[in-house]
Amino acid sequence: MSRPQILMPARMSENIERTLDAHFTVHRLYLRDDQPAALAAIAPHIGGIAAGGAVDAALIDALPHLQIIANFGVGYDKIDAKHASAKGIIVTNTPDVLTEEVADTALGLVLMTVREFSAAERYLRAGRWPSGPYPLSGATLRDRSVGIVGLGRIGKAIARRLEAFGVPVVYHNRRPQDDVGYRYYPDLVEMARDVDTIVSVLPGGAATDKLIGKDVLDALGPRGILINIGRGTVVDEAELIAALKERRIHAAGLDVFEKEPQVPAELMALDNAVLLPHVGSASVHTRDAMGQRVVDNLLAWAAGKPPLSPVAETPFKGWRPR
Ligand code: 8YV
Repeated sequence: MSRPQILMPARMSENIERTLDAHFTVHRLYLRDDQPAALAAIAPHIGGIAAGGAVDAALIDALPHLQIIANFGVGYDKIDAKHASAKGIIVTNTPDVLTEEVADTALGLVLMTVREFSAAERYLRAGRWPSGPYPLSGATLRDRSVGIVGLGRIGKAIARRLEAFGVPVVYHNRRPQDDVGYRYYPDLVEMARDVDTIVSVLPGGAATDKLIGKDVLDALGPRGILINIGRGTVVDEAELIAALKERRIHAAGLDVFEKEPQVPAELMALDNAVLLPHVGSASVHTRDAMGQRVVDNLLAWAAGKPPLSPVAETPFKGWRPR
């Protein structure tokens, strides 16, 4: 029996590529200089996509027998899932396997930002310690309360960690969650007024675009700290830079940005911003587990079985006929 054929539009990790090669005929579009011609030639044979980057409507439409788009990552804002859904194509993502890692990173970023650990390390490395101790941090976690924006699986793992740190937690979501006892705020600005620290875990996409803007930052106030571990597009970056510059909020800790991997020079120049290059899930352990989830979703498809983790927009009701 011939192997199922999949398209790989963007490079993926060596491990995933090797595992996929063991089961599928993999067409690596990213290696081709003549992409439109190469795509046209293989298009009729492609049933699945292993997606390490964007998959737009044009690419979906170019593949007449496409049945599955297996996304590497829990967030799938770069995949046109709505368009896939309209055509009966299943999109899968990689939830669960990265939850604890991303929550660990979030707590690291909270501590780095609140206690200025990266600035303190720069101070030591610059040889400044012998001339005097690093100044006391203006902020502490000891008197803070955190509002989580987006209390899903990762948000709850962050909340559990904050509880263990003795920090009160509340949250804002589109809908209240039944399985938690934290106070729910239907209104984000109202929550921002009541807490001094916001941790955003929201996925990107049109529904969350620039949700955290001037109104939220002003409500957070001069003690305010914003942590973003979800997607950069959720925050109005220009407003955030202005608020940080004018000290209308105290600090920000960001793992994600509006136009990654570009980070505005203005943001890089600010000493009250802690900036990480989107490393939330970026350990070998967790990225391997995410890769395995991509492979397992594609293997389920190849065997005619239900996918492990279809996204909300494309619930599995059987495979689209080829
Ligand atoms: C990855 C992520 O960095 O899973 C996600 O949504 O943001 C990260 O784990 C990304 O998906 C792949 O580079």
